[in-house]
Amino acid sequence: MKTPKQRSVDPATVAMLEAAASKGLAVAWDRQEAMEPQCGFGQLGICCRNCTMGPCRIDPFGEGPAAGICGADADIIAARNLVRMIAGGAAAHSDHGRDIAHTLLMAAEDEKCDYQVKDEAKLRALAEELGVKADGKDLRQIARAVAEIAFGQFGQQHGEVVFAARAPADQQKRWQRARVMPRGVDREIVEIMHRTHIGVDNDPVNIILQGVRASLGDGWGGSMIATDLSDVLFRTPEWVRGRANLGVLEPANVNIIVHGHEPTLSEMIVAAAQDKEMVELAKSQGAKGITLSGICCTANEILMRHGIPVAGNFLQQELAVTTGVVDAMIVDVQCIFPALGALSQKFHTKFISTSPKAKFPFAEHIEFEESRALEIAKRIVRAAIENFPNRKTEPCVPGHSNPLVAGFTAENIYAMLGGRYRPSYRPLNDAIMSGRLRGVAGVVGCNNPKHRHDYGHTEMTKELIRNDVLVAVTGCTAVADAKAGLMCPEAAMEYAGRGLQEVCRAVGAPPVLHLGSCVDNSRILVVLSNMVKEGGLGESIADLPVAGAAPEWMSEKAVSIGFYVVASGVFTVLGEPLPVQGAPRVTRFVCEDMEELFGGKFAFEADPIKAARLMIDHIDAKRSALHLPGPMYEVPYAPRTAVEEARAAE
Ligand code: BF8
Ligand code: SF4
Repeated sequence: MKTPKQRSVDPATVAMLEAAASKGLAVAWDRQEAMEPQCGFGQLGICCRNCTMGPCRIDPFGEGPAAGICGADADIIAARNLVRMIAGGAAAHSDHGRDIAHTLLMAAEDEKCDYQVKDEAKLRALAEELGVKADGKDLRQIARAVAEIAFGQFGQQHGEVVFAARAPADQQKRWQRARVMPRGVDREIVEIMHRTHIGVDNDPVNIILQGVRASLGDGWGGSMIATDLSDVLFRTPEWVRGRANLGVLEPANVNIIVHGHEPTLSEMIVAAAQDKEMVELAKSQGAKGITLSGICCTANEILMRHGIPVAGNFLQQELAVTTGVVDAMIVDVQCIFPALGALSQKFHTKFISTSPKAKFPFAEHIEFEESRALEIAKRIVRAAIENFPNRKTEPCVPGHSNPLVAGFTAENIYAMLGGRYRPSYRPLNDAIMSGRLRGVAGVVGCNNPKHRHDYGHTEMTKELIRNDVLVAVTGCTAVADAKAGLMCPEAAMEYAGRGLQEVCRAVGAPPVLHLGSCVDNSRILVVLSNMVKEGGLGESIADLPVAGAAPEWMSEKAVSIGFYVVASGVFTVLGEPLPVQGAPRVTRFVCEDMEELFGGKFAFEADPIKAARLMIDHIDAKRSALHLPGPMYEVPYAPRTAVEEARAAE
């Protein structure tokens, strides 16, 4: 069995793993170890259950079956499995986007709706981009027109998803040439399910190209709609201070955690928890006040817009309950362990599900309806408060949390380099062209108990910023980096190279920029497109000195993200390989051939330092292709031992 320190580099997590073990509680890491050895066929992607002639599996050693009963070989099977993962991920992101579009429509139609447009400027900018004429229309009518167009994207049957036009022309041409320009968000997902039915598409490359198309419908469609319309409804984030890690839980307060993804719920819980009447009720129950915090991406949503503290990332959800001070864990959709139900029963924690799409064992279901949003949010918050006197275990809250600065967007990221008076991407491009910044990296994605928790995120980030690569983060990576103290301005002095330090010092920004939740990876696509548009760094995203990574990913959403990022021209390193390695043709396509079509490709590398260096080498190659000078202050790669051995010795 691994020790807590081998399981995580995060001190709060280590402390809580010790506490969980002493209470005899099993958490994800324990279940992962009990699952070993995990199935090799599954890991290699070469088992198929797509019809009941099977299940079929291919012998990776070439001794047993080389094809399923229908004749599908390893490549066909792995390609089908892979794109079904994309379908799952793209569906999850896009259904989230659809719900936000629906909420905007409600806000537009009903002036008494609890949701209203909070960011008029963003709404007007979007309306203009989408060709909605403002003449004579009031704000509500404009909102309605924008919401209808956004809604229409999901069921659109032909043409192109509208936000694909934000990509550089060269990138769009690549998609058209490869016939992967998404027509509508839902259509591409459905077509994956059709093509992977037995006896339909049996060309592994053709199958994967449909996966690419659906993923682009996610990144430039469903996710982008989720982000932009969330900004309209809840306002575009600005730089904001916050804190992250389980230490934000306050034993003397009512602790409410929102866990999941959709800001329609979490925004209303924020409003309800700040309501005077609720605070008074909390005091009447013997609490000092109410502490609201978040887990997973909904945490990122309310951090970015309100500075609400983050309790933790994906693998900390059970540990939060284990502190014994969580009076309610309120969940909606995605990344929520069903294990939380039985675990909550061992404490006093109310585990409250809210979405008709997501019910859980041992959960109390209080269905959230957008039409009665605040009323229901208050009911949920009241249930949490009334549960405060029922605490039954000694509080066990680890004393760790770190300050952070978050709230970066495609609209304000330029301020990071140019100051607030130069609203253009010129300073960012100039800093890259001069070599003061070597390039930009996006590090994103989940936690995965197969990988030491947070180690991949934080070590990769440190290695990148040490080499003057500006790092943009989202999702559970952002939470990991925040907890490690990488997201405060002072981190630049401790961890960044000289060039990046100069930039951070000039504007007081951190070397690691928090761009939000996983659907907000669409912000990164817009930033990259804006960099191309600004000029001087090539004609397409594929020309930019940038790279991407997901060091600890686990979810199908991450597969969809990986594919739209690669198909948008970005070299991307995955810490956990895609489950395709039993399929040589598929592996070659995703790790080599995709580059010629789209300008980006995947690499698999579990070691975050080695992975960071693959990214930096790629950035340097792109710099020289653009005839840019080398980095202004080159830092030799540290000998492997200096960085890694110290960690290994822990
Ligand atoms: O949508 S990073 S573990 S929380 S899937 Fe889930 Fe992964 Fe976290 Fe955000 Ni994204
Ligand atoms: Fe086996 Fe083919 Fe059916 Fe898959 S689709 S289970 S490979 S027979």
